Amino acid sequence: PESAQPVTPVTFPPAFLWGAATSAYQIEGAVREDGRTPSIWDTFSHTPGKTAGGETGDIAVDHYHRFRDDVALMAGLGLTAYRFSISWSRVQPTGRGPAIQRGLDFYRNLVDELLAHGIKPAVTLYHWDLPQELEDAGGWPERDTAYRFAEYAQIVGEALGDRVEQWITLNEPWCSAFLGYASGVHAPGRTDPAASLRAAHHLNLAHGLGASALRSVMPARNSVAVSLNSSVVRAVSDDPEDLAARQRIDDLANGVFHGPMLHGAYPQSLLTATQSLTDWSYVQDGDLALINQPLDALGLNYYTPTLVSAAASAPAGPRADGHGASAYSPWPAAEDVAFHQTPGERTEMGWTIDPTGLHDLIMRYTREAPGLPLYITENGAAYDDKPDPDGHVHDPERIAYLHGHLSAVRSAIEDGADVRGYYLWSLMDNFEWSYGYDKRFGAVYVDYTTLERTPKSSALWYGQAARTGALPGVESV
Ligand code: GBH
Repeated sequence: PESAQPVTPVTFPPAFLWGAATSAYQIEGAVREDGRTPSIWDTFSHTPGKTAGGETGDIAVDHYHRFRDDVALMAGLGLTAYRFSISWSRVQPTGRGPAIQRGLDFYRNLVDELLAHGIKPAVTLYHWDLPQELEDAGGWPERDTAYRFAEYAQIVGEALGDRVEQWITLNEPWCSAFLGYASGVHAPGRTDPAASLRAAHHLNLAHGLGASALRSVMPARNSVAVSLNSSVVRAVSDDPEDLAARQRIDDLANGVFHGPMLHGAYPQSLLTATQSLTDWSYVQDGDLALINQPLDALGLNYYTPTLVSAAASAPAGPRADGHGASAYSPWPAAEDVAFHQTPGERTEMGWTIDPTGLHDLIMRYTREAPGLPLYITENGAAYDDKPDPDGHVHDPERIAYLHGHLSAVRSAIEDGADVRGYYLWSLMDNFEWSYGYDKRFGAVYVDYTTLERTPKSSALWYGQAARTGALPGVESV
């Protein structure tokens, strides 16, 4: 007799890491404590008009003082990994010279707390918070900033390399270069497309120099990676003009970083397309070899795909690339490209929910970098979460988002991809950059008056996935 077949559970490899991610400026607060000096995000958020409601990371979610509780919370949920970033100006206040011991001690205590709870730390050295003094000296468009980053990487590698195995040099250099120096919606808020391309090269150089600095001071078993917000760029049609627009944006979103990092060269099509803005003469002999360090893993951050066409074939209208607030484009030399909203349901950010994009992204980098282990170092969604009268926070939309995207990861693994872990963005609600505290990405709810933490139903759902290695049904919590 036929018994009803159970639905095949979506299971993951036993060693798969189930993590959550945060970044320093978004959670720590304590911006003037223990010798920390301002970063470009302190300056930017304190500049009127730059963030929603003038909000800043001054207090954020006070993680600096509450990290032991936050680690206990993660452990209680069942997470096995945690990705966080280090505030450069907490460790090296001027961005140069000797380190502050108290700054390093904070991160050492955090790491020890994680290890004591069986949670694997992954350290990101740079999540957008350049020491202000280095911006005053020219910031990422200046070559010296890359050397300063290498020095900082060495300091942190020496301090934590004996206990942290997983290292990420930069988080999303695209955002640093193009939102920071071209569209200006991120710190330092500059709107100079030529400078943004110089910034991209010096971020690449910083990655290469930083990776070798880390390796020179750390045990060889440690893993060095970078986290790219590599876009899944799709064209509205197969017309040659639309495909050319797609290639242009793929170069500016992806090739500008993975070209030198993975293949040791900038795409020729990028160099040609940007020649009215720059001659790339700041790419010095030997730079590409320095940037093309063999990596131990690649981190991919994914939220939504990008849909483009040639501008000629697009109806006139507002930009649909999520940066409508700025009159300046984050895409240098791409005036002839139009951006479209991908059809479908959207999150609170206005970003279309499309797990097929995550599958495509993973398969693309499986081809681009054969044999390189991949991690999803960020994925998640903002919703307008509110506690019920009984204090519970129900977020079925986030559970559906996570279920869809983790299923896409699983199917990519079935298709041959080597994905070793997933970090939900974000562990808890936090400072969402120019959107302030209005956009809640957390699996854990934060009451911004009391700073009390309450796991949302998605946190319980995700914790169950972490503990069992399989995705629970979307209705199971
Ligand atoms: C990440 O940035 C950050 O690492 C993290 O700090 C942040 O809190 C989180 O995501 C949520 O925003 O650029 O309009 O074409 C993600 C930034 C968002 C940039 C999606 C690229 C694609 C649409 N990315 N965006 S668009």
